Amino acid sequence: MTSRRCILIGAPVDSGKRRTGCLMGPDAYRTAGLAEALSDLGHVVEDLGNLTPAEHGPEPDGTHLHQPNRTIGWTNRLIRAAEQAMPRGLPIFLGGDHALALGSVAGVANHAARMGRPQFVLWLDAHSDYHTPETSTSGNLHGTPLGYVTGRSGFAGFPVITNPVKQENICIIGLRSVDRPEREALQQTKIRFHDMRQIDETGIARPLAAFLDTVAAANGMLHVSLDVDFLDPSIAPAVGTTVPGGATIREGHLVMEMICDSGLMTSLDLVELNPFLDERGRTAQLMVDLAASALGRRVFDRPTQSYS
Ligand code: 6HN
Ligand code: MN
Ligand code: MN
Ligand code: MN
Repeated sequence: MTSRRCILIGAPVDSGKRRTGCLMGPDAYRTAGLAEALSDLGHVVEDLGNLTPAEHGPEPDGTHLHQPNRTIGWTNRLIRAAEQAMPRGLPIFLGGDHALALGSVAGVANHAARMGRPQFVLWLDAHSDYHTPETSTSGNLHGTPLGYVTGRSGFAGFPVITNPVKQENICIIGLRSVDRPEREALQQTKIRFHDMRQIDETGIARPLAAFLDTVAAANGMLHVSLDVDFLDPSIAPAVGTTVPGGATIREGHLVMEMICDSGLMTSLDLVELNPFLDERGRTAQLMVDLAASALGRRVFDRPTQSYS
C-alpha cells in the first residue's frame, strides 16, 4: 500500500462516562508500540502528544448528564485538531472514551465539506451510540456521538453541527446492546446497522463490502471509529462496557484488512480502551495490531494460491 502520514493525536477523554481509566489509553497505545508498528509498514508517523480540553464552564448542578461541560471542551478541541490534521495526513485519534468522536467526526466532516466530498462513517461497536442528551438515561455522553454528528437536537451548549453526516453514509457493525430509545430512533433512519446475529448468518465481510462499495462509488472520505467493545470481552477485556458475543480476533482483522484493501480510510478513532481493566496489555496490543492491519500489515502481499 502507499505510504501515508499517520498523525497520532492523543485524546485522553474520560468525561463520557462515570468509570474512569480511559485517560490512560493514549499512553497504553504508545507502550504497545503503535508508532513503531506503523513506521515498520513504511508510513511516516507523527505523534502530536496528548491534547487537553478547550476552556469550558464548571459542571452544572441538577442534570442527569455526567460532565457535559468538560465534554463540550473536548469537542471544541477535537474539532479543531481534526480540521488541522486532515489536510496533512491520516489522523488516528487515540482515546479516550467514545465521547471523543463527537469532536473527531464533526471535525473530519467539516474538512470533507470543504473538499466537496461526502463523509462516510463506519462505526464498529457493540452499541449504537445514537442517544441525545435527552434520551440517554445513563447520562453518559459516550453514548451520544452518532446522535450528535447526524445533527439530532438536544445538544445545547455543544458546537453547532454545520456539516451533519448523512444517515445513509453511516454503517454500524457489531451491535448487541441498543437501548430502547436508540432502537426506536434508529429504525426511523437510513443508517445501515448490522447486529451480531446478522454477522453470524452472513459473515462480517458481506455487509462491510457493500458499504465500502458505496463509499468508493461516491468518492467519499471514510472515518472508522473502532470501539474496544466491538470485540468479544474474552479477547478484549479492557473496556468498561463489555457485552458478550462480540467479534472474534479474525473478524476484527478481516474488517481492518478489507478497509486497507479498499484504500478508502481517511481517519481513525481507537476508543474506549481502559488500561486499568486490561490483562498484561493484551487489549492495547490487539487494538494496535488491528490498526496495523488497517494500514497494511498482512502475511502475504499477494493472494495465496486458490484451491481450484
Ligand atoms: N459506547 N447505551 C448505553 C448508554 O449508557 O447510553 C451504553 C453506551 C456505550 C457507549 O459504546 O461508547
Ligand atoms: Mn461506542
Ligand atoms: Mn460500545
Ligand atoms: Mn443508555
